[in-house]
Amino acid sequence: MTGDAPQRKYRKDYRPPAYLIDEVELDIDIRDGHTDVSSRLSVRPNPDGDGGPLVLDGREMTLTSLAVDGRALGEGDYRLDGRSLTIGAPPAAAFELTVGNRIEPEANTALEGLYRSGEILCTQCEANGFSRITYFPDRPDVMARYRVRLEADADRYPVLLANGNRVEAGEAGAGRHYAVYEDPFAKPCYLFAAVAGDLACVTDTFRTASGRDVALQLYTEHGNEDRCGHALASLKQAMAWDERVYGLEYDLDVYMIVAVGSFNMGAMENKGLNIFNTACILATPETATDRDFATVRDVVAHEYFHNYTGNRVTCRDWFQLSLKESLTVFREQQFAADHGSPGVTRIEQVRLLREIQFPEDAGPNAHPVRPESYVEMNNFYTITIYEKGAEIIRMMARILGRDAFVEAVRHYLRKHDGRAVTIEDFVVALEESAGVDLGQFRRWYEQPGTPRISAEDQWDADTGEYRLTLRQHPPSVAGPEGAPPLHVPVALGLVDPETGAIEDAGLLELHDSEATWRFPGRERAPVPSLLRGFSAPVRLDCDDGRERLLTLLAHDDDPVARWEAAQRLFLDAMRADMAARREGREPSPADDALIGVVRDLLRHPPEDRALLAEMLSLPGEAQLAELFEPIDVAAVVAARDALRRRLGEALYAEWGELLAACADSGPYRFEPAAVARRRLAALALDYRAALDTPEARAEALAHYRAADNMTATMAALNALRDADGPERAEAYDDFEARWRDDPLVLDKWFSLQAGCRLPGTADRIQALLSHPRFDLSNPNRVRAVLGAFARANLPGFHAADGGGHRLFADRILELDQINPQIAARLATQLAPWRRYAAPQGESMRSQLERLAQAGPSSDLREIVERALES
Ligand code: HT7
Ligand code: ZN
Repeated sequence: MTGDAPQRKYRKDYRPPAYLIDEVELDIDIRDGHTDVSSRLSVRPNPDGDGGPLVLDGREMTLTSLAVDGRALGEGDYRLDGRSLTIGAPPAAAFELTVGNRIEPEANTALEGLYRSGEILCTQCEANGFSRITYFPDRPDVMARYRVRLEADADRYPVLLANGNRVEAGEAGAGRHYAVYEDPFAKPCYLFAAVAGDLACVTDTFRTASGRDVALQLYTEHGNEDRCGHALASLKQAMAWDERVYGLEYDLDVYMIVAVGSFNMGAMENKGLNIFNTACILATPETATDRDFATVRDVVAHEYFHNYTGNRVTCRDWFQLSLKESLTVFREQQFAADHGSPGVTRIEQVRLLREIQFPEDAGPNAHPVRPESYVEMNNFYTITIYEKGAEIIRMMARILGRDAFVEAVRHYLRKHDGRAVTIEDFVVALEESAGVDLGQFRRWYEQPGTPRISAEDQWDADTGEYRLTLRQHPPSVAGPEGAPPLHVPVALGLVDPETGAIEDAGLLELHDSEATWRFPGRERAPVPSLLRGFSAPVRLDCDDGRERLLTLLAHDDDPVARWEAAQRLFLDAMRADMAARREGREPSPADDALIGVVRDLLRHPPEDRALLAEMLSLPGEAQLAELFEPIDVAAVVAARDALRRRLGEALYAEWGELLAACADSGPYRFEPAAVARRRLAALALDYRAALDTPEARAEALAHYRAADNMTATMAALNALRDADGPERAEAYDDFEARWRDDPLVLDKWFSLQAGCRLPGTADRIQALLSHPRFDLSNPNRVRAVLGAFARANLPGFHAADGGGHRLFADRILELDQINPQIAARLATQLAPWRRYAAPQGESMRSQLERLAQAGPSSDLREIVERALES
């Protein structure tokens, strides 16, 4: 480790900052090839701090001046290393520190700090990007008010933006101009933002509940103006929703969003000046799918909701990241449920948890929702922090009840307004407001891993009593001694198998390793509908036979439980098929009874067509893989493919009828019924395409040709993805030719190609990487090719000869020189090597070793070393 390498930080070591900064005046002078930054900081010793030297973080910059109260400091007064600037003996009382430094945004390919995206200069400061802009205590508990002056060439950068209100602007001579912004709210530096560029602006206004007009400004590259309508409409929906549901009104007069093409994540909630990945803003029916429309809506809402849960009340330190993220994700989920099918919205969340979060929680990157230590904070923007964190909030909301929860969140926001606080402060606020004891519940924040719940029931024919016993089993990652029991809320329904009547049996709160509930006076054994609404993020083991699953499938009024019954029927079929293959018996992907069930479902669908689509969708490969220890990739792929083909074949005519019934009618609208219809059409087309006959391929090609919106186009391309005939090339080549100059749309083509399972995967991936539009410095493109290859192409990525892993690691090494954050994120795909059977596990490990030996960035090293130590 070099002297400048970041050290591991521990939550237990938290100390309040030694110095506080009340005011920041920043001057950002943008020149060709470099930018000069000067800052004037009002500093004072923190009465709660330990005093001592003043340490400012700063990386990748050159110090040009340093003065305390106007007196320039000599070389002996401070110490400089690659990560910080230390002033040994600052004044004992308040003082003014002025710092000058030079940075090179044009050379910044890490996309944190001030960097160039196309022709736009923009910032990304969370988690520690501000210390690539200027010297500053880069920690969220130092909150200051900012006044920012930007100056740049007026032709190249006609638009200059920073957080808050523009208070001044004008010419600066020699073809240059300037703008000054003031943000009235004290904020941590991770919420700082600035943008300079030649941008188009699409505007709107929102009138708040109290009658104030807020100017909404969406900035984008010229030419994209007509793709901003959905994002602006979503922003207004989110603003109105937060007023209606949480009573929270926007607090500045302007809300700005800037869309950039090179961004490490989806978006960033900088106060009053969000910066977004174009993928999460731009959407028209011709260029974006229904999924994209939903993503734009939800990400726009998410960043808006951060204005309170994150910005007004922020995190004390980065161990508390989930404080702002999980609460904001939960609020986003509530918003999404209110704007679509609530049941299906929930099912989508459950899928995400099962396919990505559960595996993370079972592998080397498992960590508590409130981690105890980290090396690179960027590696902790995980699905566990976000989605499992949101599940924890959801459970508390359920325990409190919806109204009491909303009131408790309002209490939390009032109590801590303008402060940087902890997860513990949040839980205490809920307890105070609702009068509940969440003592045991806190363990959810401490324990990594997914708990298992098993259920056993009995009905006593003599007494009519029904007994249900629940047991919890700690996850294996929780340590050899196991972990103390959690407080697990299990929502229960009881279904009468004869009449189909359902009784809502409420919320069973499991506090111990085991508990039994008794329900007297039953004429016959009910079928338990457990974990309704997926009331806790656990794995549920219960040996329900097919009869019980069929009862739930037919009668359960909880969409999640009903969908779950279908999923389990599919999983059981795939499990039986895999066992048959393993034992050398005839494979049996689905018996006639299961086909009959699906046929019945098609004949008597639930009213909610979106739910039907979910019920007809097979569990993903990632979820299937979780059934194995170790994971047998070939068996997973074969079992799922076989079931898909068998259902496609056996119900070919029915899928055809569904396809016809779901044909597009009228212009595209992003509204729930139309989305469900398109989703069903895509599913039907996909089942028929599974046969890969000339007829099926011709049908998919005809759908491609007839499509008049991107959702339908992608459904057809998806159906042709693995087609072994000329139709595939015809559609794919046409698409590439048509969209090669549209980065977001071309990313879809790259992703589909990377997921293609036809023979010759390695050559195909190499061809994509050599494509003239492939660009390793653009995260969206990297995710489209390498991310999709690892996630959507199990047989290719895990090819038995190790070629997929090698090719992947080659690019990670290259990428690590450009953008360590994205390189580290990709490497997590190799990390769970121990969970894979030979030869895949071995080959993953050997690539991890190669990465470790190459002298990687600290981001990548943290992921790789943890994986190798596992
Ligand atoms: N809070 C934002 C996190 C984020 C980020 C973190 C690390 C590196 C780049 C990043 N861009 C955005 C996003 C959010 O959760 O709203
Ligand atoms: Zn967020």
